[in-house]
Amino acid sequence: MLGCHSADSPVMLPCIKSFPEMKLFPVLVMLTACAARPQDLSGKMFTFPLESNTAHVRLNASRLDFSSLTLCHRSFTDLKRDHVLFSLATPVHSNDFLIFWDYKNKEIESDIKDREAVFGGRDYKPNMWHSICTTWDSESGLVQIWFNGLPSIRKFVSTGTNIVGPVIIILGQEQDSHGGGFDLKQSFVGMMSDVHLWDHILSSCEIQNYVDELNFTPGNVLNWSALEFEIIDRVLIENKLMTCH
Ligand SMILES: *[C@@H]1O[C@H](CO)[C@@H](O)[C@H](O)[C@H]1NC(C)=O
Ligand SMILES: *[C@@H]1O[C@H](CO)[C@@H](O)[C@H](O)[C@H]1NC(C)=O
Ligand SMILES: [Ca+2]
Repeated sequence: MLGCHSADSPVMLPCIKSFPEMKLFPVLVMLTACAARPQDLSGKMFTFPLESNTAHVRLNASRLDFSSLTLCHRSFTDLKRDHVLFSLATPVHSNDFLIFWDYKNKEIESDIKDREAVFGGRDYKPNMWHSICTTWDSESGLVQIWFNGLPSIRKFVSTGTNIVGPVIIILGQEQDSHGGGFDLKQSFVGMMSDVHLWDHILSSCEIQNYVDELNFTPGNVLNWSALEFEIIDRVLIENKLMTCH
């Protein structure tokens, strides 16, 4: 990672672009700087505080070939427009694995290998946390979402081939090309947390444990407790707790 120092180095400014005022807050600087080593983000969230076509987080996956997968994440937004929740691109498919909110049709869209499945009738209310888990398996070609723990129907999207190659995984922006092609009007503004990706399909009980924030086995491809990532532009790492206990 260009310009990044190891997680225990006190000076990690070079990888933060256009963020000069951060110098005033050394603690925040340490938290928001990019990580060359995995960071434990338990109890933390990424805050995407403004609309842009630049701010994003790039995640490093521990493996790059999936015949099936489960992705879970939590997000919180008040956007009244389309927005991306998760974008995985390869050079061949910019929507190799995409989770997207279609505001007009009020549907959660899951794309696999540029093929789309849509799930309507979900109560995607603004200003609260939502857990979304998505499963897909190349053998059956079926995709399913679990919205706040409630399963959708299982829909056919794409079968036969794995998601494979030099994947680029991005939070906050939707890739129309491999690592780029961002659109302001599809960007994410709000908070995102607990992103886990597994290279297999979780059981409904495991998904329920994730949703309820009970014990579950962290993602073996993306592990929020050991996340390798790079922050580009204005994205902060903050404590997730927002209520008084
Ligand atoms: C993360 O990915 C970036 C870009 O793909 C790469 O340069 C970097 O070495 C990776 N970091 C780790 C720790 O694997
Ligand atoms: C996830 O990260 C935690 C903290 O480093 C580690 O204890 C755990 O083994 C990791 N889990 C997996 C599946 O990689
Ligand atoms: Ca787009």
